[in-house]
Amino acid sequence: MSSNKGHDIKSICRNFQISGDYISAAPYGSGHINDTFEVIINQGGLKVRYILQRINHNIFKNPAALMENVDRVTTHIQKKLSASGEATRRTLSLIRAADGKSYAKDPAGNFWRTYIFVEHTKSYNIIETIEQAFQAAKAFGDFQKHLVDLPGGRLNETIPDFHNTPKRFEAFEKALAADICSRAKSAEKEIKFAIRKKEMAATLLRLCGEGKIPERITHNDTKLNNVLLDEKTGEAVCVIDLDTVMPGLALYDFGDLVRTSTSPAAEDEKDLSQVQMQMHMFEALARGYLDASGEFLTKTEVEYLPFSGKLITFEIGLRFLTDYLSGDTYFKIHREGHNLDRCRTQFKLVESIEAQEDEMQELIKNI
Ligand code: ADP
Ligand code: GN1
Ligand code: MG
Repeated sequence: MSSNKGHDIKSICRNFQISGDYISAAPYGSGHINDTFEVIINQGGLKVRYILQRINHNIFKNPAALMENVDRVTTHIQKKLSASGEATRRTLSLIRAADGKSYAKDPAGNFWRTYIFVEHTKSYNIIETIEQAFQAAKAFGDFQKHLVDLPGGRLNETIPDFHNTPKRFEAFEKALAADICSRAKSAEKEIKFAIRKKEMAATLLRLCGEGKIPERITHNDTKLNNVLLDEKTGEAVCVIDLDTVMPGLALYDFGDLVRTSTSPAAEDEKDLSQVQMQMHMFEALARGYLDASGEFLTKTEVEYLPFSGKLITFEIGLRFLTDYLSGDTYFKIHREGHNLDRCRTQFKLVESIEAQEDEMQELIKNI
């Protein structure tokens, strides 16, 4: 049990409509937020895998509202894909709890959900090929397209102001003023950088306020490892990690793709000379994303594609820095200074994007 973070996974599984005999469970994946387990069940002699997740309720304050979103979104996309014969592979599929709900609660008050394991796929933490960049961007573009006609009214905001960069900046300023771990001294350079770049923070919200870019249903966490690619063909199969699907701006999604899929370095790489925005990856992202979303994006959205990469990279860098200053309470860390290392790669990437922004703009014009 201890290897499963103290959770009795076998008995948690009994709360879901999973037939067969429990074999084993183990922590899985490299997400920063939830606790994810691969569960293996014996079903008539076949080993069948499931994804079981404990929703991080310190971060997602209303897991029931979150699961209502996930249920609505996955049901809607499944209906659209029903003719394809791949409805439970091309989108996440919830396994219902024994009482029919989309989640189950354990005696300790944790919220759990189970998904069908999407087999024969891989997720990548670091981009390797331009085809992967194209596929990932197309998948997130298609995802937005599928949700354009989602019935049932506005989705719940699972984390209010998630991509409100000015508010993220305020949170950073507060953490800096408090400096509860006396870490500000060790991040002097990064703090100066953040303050110098502050003026870009409000740009997308301003454009939205002026009516130049519309609110849409967006994924809001489009990092590369949140899409599963077919292990043989490399084709994008399934968009995952739907916790933050809610009203947002299309540019948040494209921006996070640029953040996670243009640099050949890991998010926590210590050798900053490896961090750079690679133009050929940006081009593949833009082509893949526009392939799916070109028909509904406005002129202003298209124009701000390069800028969105810079802004979202800045925003996530700011969040890593804030978490470092606050004592690492939000993102899972695996070593000392982990959040500061992550912040540094983000700010380096911001510089790299800035240095190439005109060229990126030119490229978008030509696509
Ligand atoms: P987090 O919110 O912590 O990032 P994710 O929902 O992204 O959690 O899941 C973590 C990892 O688990 C993913 O990066 C992916 O590798 C794997 N994963 C999640 N859902 C599935 C699924 N249905 N099938 C196969 N792998 C999955
Ligand atoms: C978190 O859950 P995961 O690891 O896919 C975070 C994102 C950050 C990302 C940085 C709910 O994503 O916003 O961009 O880490 N998710 C949440 O790697 O905060
Ligand atoms: Mg994830």
